Amino acid sequence: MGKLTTCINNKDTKTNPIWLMRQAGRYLPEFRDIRKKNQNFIDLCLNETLSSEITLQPIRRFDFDAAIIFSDILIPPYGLGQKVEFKKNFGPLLGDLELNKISSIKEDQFTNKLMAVYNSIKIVSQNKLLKDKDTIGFVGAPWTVLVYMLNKQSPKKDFNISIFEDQNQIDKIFNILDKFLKIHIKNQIDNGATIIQIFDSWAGLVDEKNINKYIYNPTSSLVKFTKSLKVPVICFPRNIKNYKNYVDNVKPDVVNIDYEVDPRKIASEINIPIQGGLDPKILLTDKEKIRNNALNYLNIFKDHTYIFNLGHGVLPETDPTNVEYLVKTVKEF
Ligand code: 1CP
Repeated sequence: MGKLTTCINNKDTKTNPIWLMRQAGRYLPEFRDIRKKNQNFIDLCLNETLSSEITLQPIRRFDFDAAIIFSDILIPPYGLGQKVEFKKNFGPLLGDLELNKISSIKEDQFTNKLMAVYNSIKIVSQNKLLKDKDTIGFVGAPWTVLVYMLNKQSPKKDFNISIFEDQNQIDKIFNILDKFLKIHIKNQIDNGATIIQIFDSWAGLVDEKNINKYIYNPTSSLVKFTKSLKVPVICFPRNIKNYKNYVDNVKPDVVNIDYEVDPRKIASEINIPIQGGLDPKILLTDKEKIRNNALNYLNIFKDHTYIFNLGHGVLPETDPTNVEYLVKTVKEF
């Protein structure tokens, strides 16, 4: 068991474990070296030797308290048989969603197709670098995965609302995702994941009248399932309008906050363990700003169980020495 799980289980307010979303990735020269020679991102995620190595790179360099497995939230749609590619300077690009095809996929087919991810988790969690550290497995929340499956590209680029008119189709996709995201969660836990994080990156797109249907209900189903396996679950409903209502309805063990929300309001309203918040752009500035901003979050959450992290992923242009300084600041607090 690692520092994060211990802290969450004991409601410890004294220690502040640290890891960063996208800690394994493009800001690290050792990652770029591997990426250069491996142009196909899905193949890289499904290469257990390389994906486990990439997962361990930031642990070696910064001694983070947890490793997050190098994979993607779009790996389950790929496992279901939808075409998924990552295009340079564009991002994810998915093929047409064929509901009949994904409805016929069997559990074994899905698990076998993604076996390399589970093997990678096994390799990582058994590495001696992970002694006293957690291995974080993850899934996208059903809503966010559905958005990519139907929109076929990032909604940041172009979001086609009309795809949400066919309610019958949406219900069917949610059903399939509920089943297979649970399988993906369980497979990760069976192979060594000690925490599950659920990324709802596009939660902010949903208005109040649809929030039960698209966010609370499908996510709490995964949260209940993960808790039943005795593993803590962290939810990140990015840019959601009301974190307090989210926590009351979805009941995660930990909630990760984004950098737009006022941390003081969160600290006064929410009693469960909190993770994250710091704007990743702060890591593009200088040591003094990094220190002041990090201490601000640590002070605001000093009476909370608080896991240090960012309000979104590390940006590719981040200088690794700034990350090193951030870790030092948090560990010395
Ligand atoms: O080298 C490259 O071009 C690939 C860039 C990359 C990386 C490093 C992508 C493509 N995914 C990843 C890894 C990844 N994705 C991890 C690995 C572990 C780590 O955090 O270090 C994780 C947890 C994710 C999760 C993920 N993928 C999310 C949720 C978090 C978030 O950023 O909001 C989302 C939305 C995705 C989709 C995705 N995959 C890749 C990109 C560029 C995107 C985002 C596209 C968009 O903006 O809509």
